[in-house]
Amino acid sequence: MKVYENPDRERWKALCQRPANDLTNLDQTVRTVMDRVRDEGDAALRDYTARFDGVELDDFAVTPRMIAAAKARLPVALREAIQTAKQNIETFHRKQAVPVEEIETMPGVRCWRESRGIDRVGLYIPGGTAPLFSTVLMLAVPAALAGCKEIILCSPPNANGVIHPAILYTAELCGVTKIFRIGGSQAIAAMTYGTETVPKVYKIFGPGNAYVTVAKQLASLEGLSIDMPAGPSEVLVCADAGATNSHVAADLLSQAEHGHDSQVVLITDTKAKAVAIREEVMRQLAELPREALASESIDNSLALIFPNWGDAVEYVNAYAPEHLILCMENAREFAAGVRNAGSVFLGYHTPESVGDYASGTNHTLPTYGYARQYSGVSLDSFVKKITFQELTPDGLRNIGPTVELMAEAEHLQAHRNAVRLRLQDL
Ligand code: HSO
Ligand code: ZN
Repeated sequence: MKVYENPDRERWKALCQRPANDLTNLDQTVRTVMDRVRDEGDAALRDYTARFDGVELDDFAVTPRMIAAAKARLPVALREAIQTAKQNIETFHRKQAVPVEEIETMPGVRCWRESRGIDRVGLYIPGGTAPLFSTVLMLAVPAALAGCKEIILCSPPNANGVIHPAILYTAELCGVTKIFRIGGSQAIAAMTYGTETVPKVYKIFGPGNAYVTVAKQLASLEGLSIDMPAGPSEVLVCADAGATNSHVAADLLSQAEHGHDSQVVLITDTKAKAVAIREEVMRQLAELPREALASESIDNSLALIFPNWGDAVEYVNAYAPEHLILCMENAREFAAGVRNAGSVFLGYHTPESVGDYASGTNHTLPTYGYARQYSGVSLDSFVKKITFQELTPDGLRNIGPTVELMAEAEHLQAHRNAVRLRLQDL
């Protein structure tokens, strides 16, 4: 963890830099996978699954029996925890639906907007060392609330052809309609083009490795939507004198343990505090099962000392962190100045972990500085908004002359006629 004391503004740009996210060398490999799945369908999926996941599968679909077996294997306490989290996520996301309001822009001219769920969405849940069943909650709950008719989920099988039971249990609990044992870029390809068994979707959500990220980029070139551009996960923690060092250290490490490329930044106002927190980080790090992964991101992490919290908030906005933890007395005041961040955790009692799992907010958030222009996943990510309008005869009389004049000025006679002929017939 490198410590920088009150760095000059000229250095900020360098201190906001994430490691290069150069995916171009994967393009060709992933393009080949996409093309083969498009042209050969399930046969290509079978081949890639044998090669990359080490298992021969005839059928990728997860059956009700497999789900029942998964459920039976999950401890009751974990099932209950998942249900509690689901409830909170549902409560928070349900409220994001705003009531339809008809607006009369002029007498007799009424306009409104309604949401409709995207008919078919695809969720990708990675396998690997951490089975992210919490991500199933974060994607399937809003998808179901939004009224998506089909919610497809792909996740890689292990060498026995099995998806982690918590992923299956959560998927079923949240109303996923079809689950497939397919991973990596071949899963994204299957949902992009459709195969004999996997339906083609309109929007793809979910995290993944570099191959999955590139495949999602290629999917978006085919006209599909994706949730957002992806980069490694990040946290920026602001800790004042009242913050408990062990808590701050655990927050930093909770991000670091996600992967070797996780980004971790600490801001505090004195050198003594930064050094004490760093010591605590090293102490806790040594005890983590994922020490090897976490230590790599801690090596690349920064501790910045800003004696003036006004500078700190400006740096935060320049960095645009995915997660911002304000472990400080005046967290609300500080938060009021925050313009760029994915999700903010205020006060001494609010670790990022609660938002990662269960408080109700979504954990699919913009990384890599994209918080400057992207929002995290929400109910809105799963709907399209359709505008509607209806005019009365008086409404047409009121607005007609304006439209006729504008249409004529654009030399679009038929546009003008569509109004004029109606007005004549009133
Ligand atoms: N912090 C991760 C989400 C997560 N954490 C899942 C634990 N499980 C990215 O926002
Ligand atoms: Zn996390």
